[in-house]
Amino acid sequence: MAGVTEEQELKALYDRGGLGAVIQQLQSYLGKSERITLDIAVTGGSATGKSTLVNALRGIGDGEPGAAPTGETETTMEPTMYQYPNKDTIKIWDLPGIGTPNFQASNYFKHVQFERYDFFIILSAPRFTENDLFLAKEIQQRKKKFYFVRSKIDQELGSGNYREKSHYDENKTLEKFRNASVESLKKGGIESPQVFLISGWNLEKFDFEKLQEVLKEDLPALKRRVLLLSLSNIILSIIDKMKEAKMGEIEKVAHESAVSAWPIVRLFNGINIIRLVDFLTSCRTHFSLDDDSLWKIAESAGKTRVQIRSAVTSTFGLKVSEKDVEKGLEEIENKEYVIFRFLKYVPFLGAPIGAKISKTSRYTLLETAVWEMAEDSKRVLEKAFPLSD
Ligand SMILES: Nc1nc2c(ncn2[C@@H]2O[C@H](COP(=O)(O)OP(=O)(O)OP(=O)(O)O)[C@@H](O)[C@H]2O)c(=O)[nH]1
Ligand SMILES: [Mg+2]
Repeated sequence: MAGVTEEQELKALYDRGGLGAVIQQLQSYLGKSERITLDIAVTGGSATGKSTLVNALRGIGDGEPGAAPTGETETTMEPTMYQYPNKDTIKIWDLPGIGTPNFQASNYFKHVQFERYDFFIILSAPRFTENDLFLAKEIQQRKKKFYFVRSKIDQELGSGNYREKSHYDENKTLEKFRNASVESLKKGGIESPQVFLISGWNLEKFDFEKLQEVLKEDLPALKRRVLLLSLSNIILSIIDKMKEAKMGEIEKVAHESAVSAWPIVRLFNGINIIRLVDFLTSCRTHFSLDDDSLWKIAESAGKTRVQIRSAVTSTFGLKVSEKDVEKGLEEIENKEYVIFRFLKYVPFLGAPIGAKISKTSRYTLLETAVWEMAEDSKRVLEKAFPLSD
């Protein structure tokens, strides 16, 4: 995972060369993602076979030395880490079950330190539960990934009296189970869930081998994603700091631009508008939304300029012009201060009130613009390195 050195390096790069320089460096960090550690958590309801699966994934039989304790009387109370075989960068964690009196859903996340894990396997047996969906949503919300594993499938097949029916077809029944889980997750708002059906007591049958293969194949992408997520978070906080810095300047800019804007009405308006235009143009560059920056970002990320540019949607992120600034101010003033329309024509009285409104509307315009440009910048980053890949 990215550390303090990377954070300092990225910050320095951002100050010197904006998002383009940062993204170039990101590419080189991601090239080394193989070295990062991946913490996989096996979670789910209690007694669903989590510890049994941990042992199976490690190729160790229940009860063998070094195996995770399993069984009705061997409730896992604390998250326990095990080494994944032949991969010193992969750790597999056996977690307590969610939803028992000891671990209600509300305190589960804190107790197991949910944030610590990079990838999850949710075990569910025999039926899909609210807690399964709860876990899946919490994981998705943290932009992390999971497999959904329905375990004890041997019991399920045995208890359904399916076999007694003359037209019994095991594959079809399994497909039905698989689809039912996928549907329940999708209905709960989970995007493209991967579902496996396994029996901890019969690893050769059902999907256990497939689960192992898919996991092995997914490992490089998962590691890359973990690193990307942590680097993205660093960059997002750098963008937020830039936003704060720009927000800190807007009071002064709004004031300077408003002082002489009223009462000499439109005469000096041009000059005042230019102060706003200059500030917004500098923001656009600082958030790396100008054409040169977008070009550099597209090149570094191996995307087209059109792809990267499509992330920029705000008025001033796209272009800063006097006309748009004037239009923006007019819209704010007309919307928020009906009185403003009449004040323009009232001598003396209109001046001080108008000046105040003028400053406030400038402040509102700048505040919205800075906020939107920061959001544009974040979307550019996501476009350059999508987490959804
Ligand atoms: N029939 C059947 N039993 C299983 C399967 N997997 C686990 N079991 C049994 O279910 C019981 C609970 O298994 P564990 O692996 O300890 O379950 P757990 O989820 O770790 O339980 P807690 O730590 O208490 O939450 C044990 O008796 C296992 O032998 C399976 O696929 N099929
Ligand atoms: Mg256990």
